[in-house]
Amino acid sequence: MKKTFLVLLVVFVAIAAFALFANKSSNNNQVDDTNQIDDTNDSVQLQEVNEDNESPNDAVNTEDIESPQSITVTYTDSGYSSATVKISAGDAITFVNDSSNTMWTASNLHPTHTLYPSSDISKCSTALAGELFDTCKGVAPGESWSFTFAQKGNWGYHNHLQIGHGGIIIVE
Ligand SMILES: [Cu+2]
Repeated sequence: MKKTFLVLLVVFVAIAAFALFANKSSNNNQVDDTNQIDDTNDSVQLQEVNEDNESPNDAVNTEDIESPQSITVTYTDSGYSSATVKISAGDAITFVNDSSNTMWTASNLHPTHTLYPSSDISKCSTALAGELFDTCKGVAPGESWSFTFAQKGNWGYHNHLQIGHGGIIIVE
C-alpha cells in the first residue's frame, strides 16, 4: 500500500514537473512572440515614415507633371477664335488658318513684334526665327502654326497681314 502511494507520488511529481516545464517554455514562446510583434511594429512605422516622405514629393511632382496642353485657335475671315485664351506656361497654341487669306500671326506691337520677350520681326531672318512669337511668314489657308509660350504675361498678338485681327494670349 505504501509502495503504491510512493509510485503515485513519483508519477504526480513527474506530471507536475512536466507541467511546470511546459508552462515555462510556453512563457518563453510568448516572450518571443512579443519580440516579433515589436519587430512588426517597427517595420510598419518605417513604412509609414517612408510614405510620409513620399507624399510631399508626390504633391510637388503632380504640379510639375501637369502635362502641357495644346490649345487650338482658329483663324477665319472674321478673325481669331477664341481671340483671347488663358493658358499655363509651357502650353502650346496652334493657330489654324481656316480663312481664305494668308495668316501671319505675330506678337504685338505691329510692326516690330517686340512685346513677347525676345520676339522681334528683325530676328526673322536669323537662326532665332523658330523661337519668336512670330510666324515670320505667311501661313497659307488650310495650314497651321504652333508656338509654345514659356513666358508668363498677357501677350497681345495680331495678323501682320490684317492688323485689325488679333487677340491676347494670357499665360499664367
Ligand atoms: Cu505686325
